[in-house]
Order: sequence, then structure tokens, then C-alpha cells
Amino acid sequence: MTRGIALELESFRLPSAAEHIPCLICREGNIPGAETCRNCYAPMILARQALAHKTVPIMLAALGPSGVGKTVYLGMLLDMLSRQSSGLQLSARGGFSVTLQQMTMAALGHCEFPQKTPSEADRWNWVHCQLHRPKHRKPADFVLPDIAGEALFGEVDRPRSYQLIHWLLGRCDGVFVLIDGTKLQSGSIDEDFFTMKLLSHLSELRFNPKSPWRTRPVAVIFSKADQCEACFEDPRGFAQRHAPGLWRICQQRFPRHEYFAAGVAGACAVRNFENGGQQSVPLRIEPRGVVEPFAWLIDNLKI
Ligand SMILES: Nc1nc2c(ncn2[C@@H]2O[C@H](COP(=O)(O)OP(=O)(O)OP(=O)(O)O)[C@@H](O)[C@H]2O)c(=O)[nH]1
Ligand SMILES: [Mg+2]
Ligand SMILES: [Zn+2]
Repeated sequence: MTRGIALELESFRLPSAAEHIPCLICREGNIPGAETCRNCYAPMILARQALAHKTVPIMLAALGPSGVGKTVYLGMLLDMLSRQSSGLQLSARGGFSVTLQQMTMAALGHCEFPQKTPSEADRWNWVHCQLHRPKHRKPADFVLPDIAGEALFGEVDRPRSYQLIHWLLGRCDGVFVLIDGTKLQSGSIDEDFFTMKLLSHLSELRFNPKSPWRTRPVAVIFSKADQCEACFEDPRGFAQRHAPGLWRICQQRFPRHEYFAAGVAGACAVRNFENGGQQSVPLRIEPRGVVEPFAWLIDNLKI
């Protein structure tokens, strides 16, 4: 026997259908009070804010495998830009836009690195900011999510398995691609393969014929460069020597790309746990090369 169950239908919301708000990432119409998009699960507060301010924000993303340093880099970048009194400056739109910066700086302040980003998209931090630039009267709005490396590579391996990442990659105006400088220097080839996979995926995306992916700027960042001085000395030469696959694909498919090195910690120690585990702890915070990739990306967006 089948027992009856009460199912809430959304038909009562039909009268307000005319007021559907398009999701900022995938453009799907959503009811005004929706928390997340019904198609891609992006937070709808971004779309509501963009609508209220009558802006179409620029979309940027930091891409790279889990553990490459995306959260640390973005948190530090936002903190630096929000405190600058000249040059590029950021101001957050909405309290939620401060969480990534706050969480990163709180962890670093306690001599820890922030937690790994969960794979579930509803737990990612999103940032919606206004960017003030010297010589530009009008500030530019931009949106930047802190996505999980595992989810990103899930989508790269099985396209359309993560709807949000699928739409987000299509929507991005420019990206930071992070690659672990210390691992490359120690001879690991996995990093080069990961990045080649990612860039190959991006170059095959077909969303907007007016803005094919190969015309968008790609800032390649060697992360954790505080532990690998060679990255700072000559990032381009470092790419050629240690990441030949990445080098070639950038040359062939992304005319607007540049190499950078960034590091956030001045010195690190290793904490040993009783169960045999280890954790890297930052002893000093000495950001280097953090703002340069962002400034290059913004210049190359031609906004
Ligand atoms: N020395 C050094 N280590 C870093 C730096 N940035 C990150 N790390 C190390 O890399 C680890 C991972 O950094 P995250 O920023 O959490 O990496 P992620 O790319 O966000 O990883 P997912 O959230 O899993 O995608 C940290 O816990 C640190 O051990 C850096 O600038 N210098
Ligand atoms: Mg992270
Ligand atoms: Zn959506």
C-alpha cells in the first residue's frame, strides 16, 4: 500500500513569476525570495544586489587543484586591497563579502592556515566588491567566489557534473590559475598535468561566440613562492623550465596570459600530531607578489 505524503507545490508562487530575477551566473529566472539559483545553486543575493545597483559585475575566479593556495591567496588579496589608501582599492558590497577575508586573516593571525574549502557549493564564500581605480571616475563591480579544488576538477574530469562550476567557468571574464611552485621545483609532474587539463577544458568551452575563452586574460600564479625563490626571480623562465605543458598550452591557446609568483608566509614550520599527521603553520605573514596578478588581470579586462 502506498501512503499519502504532503508535497509542497510552488504553484502559489506563480503570480510573482513575472518578477523572476535572472541568476547572475547562469541567467535562469528565479523567484524573488530564492536563496540559491534553482538551476546552478549560485547565491541569489548576488543577482539581487546587481539588479538593485543596475550593474553587471565582472566575474573573476581563482582556479587550481585542492591545496594549491587559492583561499589563502584570495583572502590576503582582499585584505590588502581593502586597506590600501591609494592605487587599487576595494570596498565590499554586503557583509557576506567580508567573510573570506575575515576567515583567512583570523586564521593567519593565529599562526594557522584557513580550513580547506568544502566541496559543497552552498558552503563557498562569495565576494561582491566595488573596485576603485586611479584615473577612473566610476568604480567597477566584480564578483569572486572561493571555489573548492575538488569540485573544480570533478567538473573538469566529468563536464556538467558540477552545474555551478560549469556556468561559472563560462561566465568568468578572467581567471587566476594557481600552480604550486614548491611542488614543481621538487620535480612533481602532477601540477603541470593538472594545469594542462584545466586550461585545455577552458579553451574548449563554447558559451559566448562574441567572447571566446581564448580572448580572456589568464594570470598564472606560482603559489607558495615564499618557499621557492626561483619563482620570484623569473616566473616566465620558471614556467618554461618546470611546467613545459602549461607553457605550451598558454602559448598556443591563450594570447593574453602572464606569469606571476606569490607567497603569503614569511616562514613556515611543521606541526607534528600524535597520530603521525603533519600540518604546515605560518610563523610570519609576509605577503609578496599578491596584488600584481590582480592588477594585470584588471588591466587586461579592458573595463
Ligand atoms: N608557504 C606557504 N604555504 C601556503 C601558502 N598558501 C597556502 N599554503 C599552504 O597550502 C595549504 C592549502 O592552502 P589553501 O588556500 O587552503 O588551498 P586551496 O587551494 O584553497 O585548497 P581547496 O580549498 O581544497 O581547494 C595551506 O594550508 C598551507 O599549508 C603560501 O603563500 N605560502
Ligand atoms: Mg580553499
Ligand atoms: Zn544559476
